[in-house]
Amino acid sequence: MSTDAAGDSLRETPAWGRLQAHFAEVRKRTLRELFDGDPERGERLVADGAGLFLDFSKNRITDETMMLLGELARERGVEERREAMFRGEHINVSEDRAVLHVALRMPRERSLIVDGVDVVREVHETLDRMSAFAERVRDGEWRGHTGKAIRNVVNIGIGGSDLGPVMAYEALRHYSRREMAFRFVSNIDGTDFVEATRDLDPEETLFVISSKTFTTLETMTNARSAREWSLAGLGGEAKAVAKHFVAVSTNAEGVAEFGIDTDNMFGFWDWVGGRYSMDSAIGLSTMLAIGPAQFEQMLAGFHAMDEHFRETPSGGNLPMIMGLLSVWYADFFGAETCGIFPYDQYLHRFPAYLQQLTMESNGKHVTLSGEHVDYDTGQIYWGEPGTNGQHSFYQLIHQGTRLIPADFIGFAHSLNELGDHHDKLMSNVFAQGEALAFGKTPEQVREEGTPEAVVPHRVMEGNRPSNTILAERLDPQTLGSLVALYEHSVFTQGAVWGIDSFDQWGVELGKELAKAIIPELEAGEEPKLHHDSSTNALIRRYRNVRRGV
Ligand code: G6Q
Repeated sequence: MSTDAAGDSLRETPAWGRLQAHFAEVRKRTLRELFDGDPERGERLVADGAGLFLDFSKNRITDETMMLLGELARERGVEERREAMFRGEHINVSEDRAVLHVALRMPRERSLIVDGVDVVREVHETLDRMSAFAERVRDGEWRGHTGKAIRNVVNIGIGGSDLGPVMAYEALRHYSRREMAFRFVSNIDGTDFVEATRDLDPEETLFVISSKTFTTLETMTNARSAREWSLAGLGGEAKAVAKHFVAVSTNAEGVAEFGIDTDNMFGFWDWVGGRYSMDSAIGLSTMLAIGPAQFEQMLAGFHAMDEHFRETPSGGNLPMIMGLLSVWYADFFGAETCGIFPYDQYLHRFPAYLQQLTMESNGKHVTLSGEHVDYDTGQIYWGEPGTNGQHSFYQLIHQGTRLIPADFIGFAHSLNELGDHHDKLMSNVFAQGEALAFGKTPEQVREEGTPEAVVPHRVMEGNRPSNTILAERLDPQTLGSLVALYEHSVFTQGAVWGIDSFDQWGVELGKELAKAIIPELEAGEEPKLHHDSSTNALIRRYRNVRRGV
């Protein structure tokens, strides 16, 4: 089937061979030279779509590079695989599932039949239920057990059931209901729950238990603590918690067993991966914060980027360009990481969100058919908002020995225009891209009267690549486009590499082992330990310290 179109032989494709020969030439060229010899470059190597403008001219590429990368995408069947995703084929081969987050944002009038079911209709039924609920809470119509309106919403979830919601809430805080407090509890460390709830009144607090499986250790542990906390604050009657808990899950049985009325459960489907779920019912806390109309705008932004990805030829296709550039740096330049630098304080959780999206998706060492890859796959994504990062780790990007391609993200308008802050902020976006690309030559350093011994220290070699993404302003629609841009960039990379970007088996082993260790930590009697000598000794030491031995 089409999922195997890419096969296992990335290195054997004609385009790969041509790219290798081409790389030998391009690696010797500097961005300085490339720009000097081509005055139009900065206006030509750009693309826009779904409200985002991408300047990719400061990459170590020529027009031929992009042409060859486009060929590579074709030879690897990226477009066929993209169509297979949109058709609902089971492109998540190791879990035998469709991958249909694109259906979560299809407009109401569309239809997509998968296994005989119109998934778009189901999506909108859930969205309608979410909207009705969100309106009731936001209007104060939904009352807690003692008759008080809800003022605090605490989302309990982890991984894909936390990172998207918290990122989106922070990103769209400007549009949020300011009289309400929104908190996010994910860590099994009790500190997370205690700190998130310490100043909240249980009578005014609603918990959204977000878990696709409703079995996740961290989430279920936090949910139980939340129930105890609520009960203690509401007089101890079990039925008191009904008005203070709702669930977002695919597991109705688990939800009912926990004691949440399934009328207060919002469902989704196995074809929504955790890290691709912030626009499903997992976004309920986002909707409670910004309201259904703004949530719809966010979905429209996602959808606009989906359409752009599906319809635009590779040369002007933002996610394809970015995805192929990642492959170029990862596999030809050997770049291990990619920096994400949003110049907007509201996007301060965006790099953390992208870490999961990119690294859980493309951190794979075998192809779709299970062969070990003989090339590098997913890069390490990391970052911090600008300008803070400049005063911290940018030094290494400018003058270190490693090549770190960077994505700068900026907006023409600030949501908080304050004196000249915004021009100063954006001047730094442009300055950083410029400094990374062109650096400072020894001649320039000398001209400044620098003593000869210090000249080498002050030289900036430049030739450090970056993308710049610009948008008008950070609104819900733009956030949707931005997230979908990275989702489809990740997809493009995964399709070229011929890997399954939608499973995450690597996180399972640690979970299983932790479950086995819990009783060993809790046992009254000294347990018989059968781990390696290091793990055994660590467990004994921990037990001894806890018991004051
Ligand atoms: C994401 C992963 C993972 C998942 C969490 C939470 O793609 O599958 O991060 O989202 O483990 O899972 P639950 O939603 O089932 O609690």
